[in-house]
Amino acid sequence: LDLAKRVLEGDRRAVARLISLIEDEAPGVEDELRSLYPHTGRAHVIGVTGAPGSGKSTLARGLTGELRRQGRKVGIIAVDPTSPFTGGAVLGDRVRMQDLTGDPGVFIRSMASRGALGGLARATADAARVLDAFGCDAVLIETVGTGQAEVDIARTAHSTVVVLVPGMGDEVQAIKAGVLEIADLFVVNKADRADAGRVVSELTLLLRSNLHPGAWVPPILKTVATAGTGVPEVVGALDRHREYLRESGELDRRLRENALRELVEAVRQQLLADLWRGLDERELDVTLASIVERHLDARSAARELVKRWKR
Ligand SMILES: Nc1nc2c(ncn2[C@@H]2O[C@H](COP(=O)(O)OP(=O)(O)OP(=O)(O)O)[C@@H](O)[C@H]2O)c(=O)[nH]1
Ligand SMILES: [Mg+2]
Repeated sequence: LDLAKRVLEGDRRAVARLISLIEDEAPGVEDELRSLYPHTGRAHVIGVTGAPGSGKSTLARGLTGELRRQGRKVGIIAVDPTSPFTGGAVLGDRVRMQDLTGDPGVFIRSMASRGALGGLARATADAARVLDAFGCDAVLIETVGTGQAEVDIARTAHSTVVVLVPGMGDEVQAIKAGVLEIADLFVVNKADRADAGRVVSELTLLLRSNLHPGAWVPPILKTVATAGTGVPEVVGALDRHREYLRESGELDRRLRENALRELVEAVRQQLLADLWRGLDERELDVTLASIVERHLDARSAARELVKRWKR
């Protein structure tokens, strides 16, 4: 519980160490997180997602600059791409983010996506909690793409920014239903390029056809992240979204939904670990053989295991 205590005292090295232990799923992490938990729930957790190279890191850096000007403490978690093809971008990220690293009000960390998808989402959520307990007012989580991992991570964020760029042809058509679902805010970055206006109007049309009465209408903002243009407006929109979440009762609903998801997942893991511990290896061998030989299907075998474990 030493690390948790040090995190609460504002010790950066303890933050880095604890996040590494979370990534490694090291024993003892659970105890540290348990004692941090009552000190979390203050930070605004913001997801920043979008296609590779759309300017997420540049935007995150700009947002951080603006938040710092307002005196807010910021944590950034860059979730490394799973794809080996975009792996090279990770190093670039670290380099581009460098100019923030001297600031004691900023904590930057990248998370490796090893293990299962669900594992990454959980590790990211835990890391965000550590930064929350550390005293960050905002925690930015950068993820590449719009796959299941991003959707899972977006669920743990309060506000999700989807970054689009003009000049790729049918960027708006390419938006999948899943993205519309997770976007609380659209940023059309690289607005110094031609066609930014077209992307905005196409997106506006698309959103109009997806309107639900009383629901939050995701604002669409243009930025030139490299110049900082439009970035303060993004911070303003994020603050308004957080206000909306609080006042509409949506925040409460989302937090309960997340709590349920986390609880179910934890129960599943704990029951499984418990059952597995009590399993006789030879018995498992026999069961596996019967499944392979088609005497027994896996689902029925599972039912039998659970039945015996319950006694
Ligand atoms: N012209 C222009 N270039 C930009 C803008 N924002 C970012 N860039 C450039 O786009 C490139 C990619 O920017 P990043 O911020 O690394 O993009 P990213 O989405 O984080 O990239 P990955 O993490 O690799 O997916 C860099 O060369 C940036 O300088 C912008 O508003 N206008
Ligand atoms: Mg990046």
